[in-house]
Amino acid sequence: MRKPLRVLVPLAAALPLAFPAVANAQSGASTYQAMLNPLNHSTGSGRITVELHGDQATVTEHFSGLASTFMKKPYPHVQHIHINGNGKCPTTSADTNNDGVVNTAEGQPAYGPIGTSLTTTGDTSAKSGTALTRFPAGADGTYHRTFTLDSATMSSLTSGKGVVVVHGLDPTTLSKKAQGEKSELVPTLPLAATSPVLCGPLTAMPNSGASTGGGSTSGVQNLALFGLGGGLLAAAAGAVVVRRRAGSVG
Ligand SMILES: [Cu+2]
Repeated sequence: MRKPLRVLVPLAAALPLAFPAVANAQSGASTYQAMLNPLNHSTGSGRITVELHGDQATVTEHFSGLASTFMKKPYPHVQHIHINGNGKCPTTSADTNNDGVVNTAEGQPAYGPIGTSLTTTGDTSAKSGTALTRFPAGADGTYHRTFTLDSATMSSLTSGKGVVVVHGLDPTTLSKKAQGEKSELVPTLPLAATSPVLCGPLTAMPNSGASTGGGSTSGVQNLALFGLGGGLLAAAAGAVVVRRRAGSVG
């Protein structure tokens, strides 16, 4: 009657698959993920993972289906981890001026101000929120970067208030009224350029060692909403290529 024991062999063989997650938790690492869902009539999508080892964040992101060109150049998609809001993405009811677009400011009660700018190079603080030349561009993209995560963003992640927002709408998807509007943040740009296109709340992955909520957000700085660096873009007079001047933003 040893035959039933053999049945257990496949189960035992499968056990090691569970070990990496356990080891991950024991090493102090934690992982957060978000599905990036379309806002403002976009048809794009994306997915992002933030893996933390201490204060080192490795971010891996894929997105597709976004606007591809802007003023004959690859469309810049500025993107941030917004923090210290309600940890949610806005619904259409956030469109308080009824132009058919939930702009960045209208969405802020849901996702909060910028905590981290997911730039491709250099500074990752809120100060780089509108540094158009240092963000992914084009319709589809893969983003991968490891950088030091600031304590305010870290705090929001652990309290379930980190929300990834990608910006930059295809203008043709906007209402006629909205197509004629300027960005509420950067008046030299059209509304479409700075409005949210993808959004997803970051949630802790099970067994990753991440806290699943309840953290304090006290002491978190009231960091700049995307666009406080409007002077930078104003200087660009609508051009996509913006020369970054250290300290001129935020
Ligand atoms: Cu943002």
